Amino acid sequence: MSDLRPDLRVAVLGVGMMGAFHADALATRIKGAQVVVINDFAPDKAAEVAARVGARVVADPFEAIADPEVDAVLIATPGAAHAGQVQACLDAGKPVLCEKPLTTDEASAYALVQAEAGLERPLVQLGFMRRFDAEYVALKELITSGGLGNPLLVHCTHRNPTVPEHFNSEFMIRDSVVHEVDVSRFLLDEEITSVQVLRGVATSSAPEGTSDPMVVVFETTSGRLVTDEIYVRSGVAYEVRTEVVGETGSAMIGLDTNLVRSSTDGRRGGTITPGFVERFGQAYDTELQRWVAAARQGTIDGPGVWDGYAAVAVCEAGVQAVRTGEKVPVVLQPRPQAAGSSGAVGTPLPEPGITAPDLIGGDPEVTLSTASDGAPGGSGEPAPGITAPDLIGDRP
Ligand code: ISE
Repeated sequence: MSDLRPDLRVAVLGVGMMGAFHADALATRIKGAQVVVINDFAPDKAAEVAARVGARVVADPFEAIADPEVDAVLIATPGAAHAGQVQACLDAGKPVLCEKPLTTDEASAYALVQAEAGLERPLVQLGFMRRFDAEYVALKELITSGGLGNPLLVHCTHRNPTVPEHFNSEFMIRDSVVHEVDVSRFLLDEEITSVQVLRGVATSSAPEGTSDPMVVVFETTSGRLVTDEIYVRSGVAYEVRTEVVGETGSAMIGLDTNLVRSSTDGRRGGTITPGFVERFGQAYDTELQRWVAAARQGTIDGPGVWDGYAAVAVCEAGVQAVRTGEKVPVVLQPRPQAAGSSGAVGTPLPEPGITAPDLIGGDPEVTLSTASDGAPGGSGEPAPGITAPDLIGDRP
């Protein structure tokens, strides 16, 4: 650890719900970082969060990125601002953790893939936090170890209790289904090649013209099928389940019953977590702790720019599928060699070593590893010496 820089000085761009959550995490729960700059298009909100985390406000996002006191950038601004802001981070040579989407169209997302490929090391990490959730890590480990035999099918359920009015069918693909896009690529370690969207009867609380729920079907390179029920106005709670069916068994995560209580009225049951920040709170913090540790070494440790681009491409095909009712192919541009993959630069990194039981056992000093080179399945290089924060306790 002696070669690590002092605390990573972070600028947080965009302090809506996620940005403020990350800024608070950096200031309180995450080791090795301090928030030095806050930027938001709403000056009051920026000032409020900055005061809380002990940072200064910089009104212009590009000035915030270029600020000499900023080592790394966390982007939680609206998606339309991401392309320019991520490119500015690449230009400045600063590691960036960008909330999804990478950008709002395929061409600008691919331009970032190409821009990063010319650099000495990867700098762009995407905020696909489910890859840091202990249950997803366990499922991935089970598949990778051959515990299910050849994985044949993935069934996903993604229900939100409620969403704002602007969540129409297309937005549901871009903002919600995007998680199952990444999870499918992560678990199956291959690309998605087509998307189909089935629009059935809508809940009466859906606005006119919005199909909620929908069933999305992905095909992958090898012909595997993934189904995703997306239902964002269930009125119940946050329900995200994933089941993988293999040749020698199946496994499911996301039962999320929490405390199971038996009561005098003869009922037994648990309590579903109300929302995604609560359900994935620990995953967000693990993601952030890992990113901070890697960024202190000038790089990233998690899903990268290629994962961001692939997700944009699949979601754009999904939007076409919503519009046309057709099965829409996903055609990815050629994948350039990842930044720094020549081996000329960078530290040799340890072999992946984390297992799900390690995570669940909550050993806070265990060395973690997942993707960092943008491989869908997370076979990339872990950053060395990164330790997990308290993995189970401390949900926000
Ligand atoms: C939201 O943006 C998220 O990222 C949540 O994880 C997802 O459940 C929700 O549907 C999205 O709108």
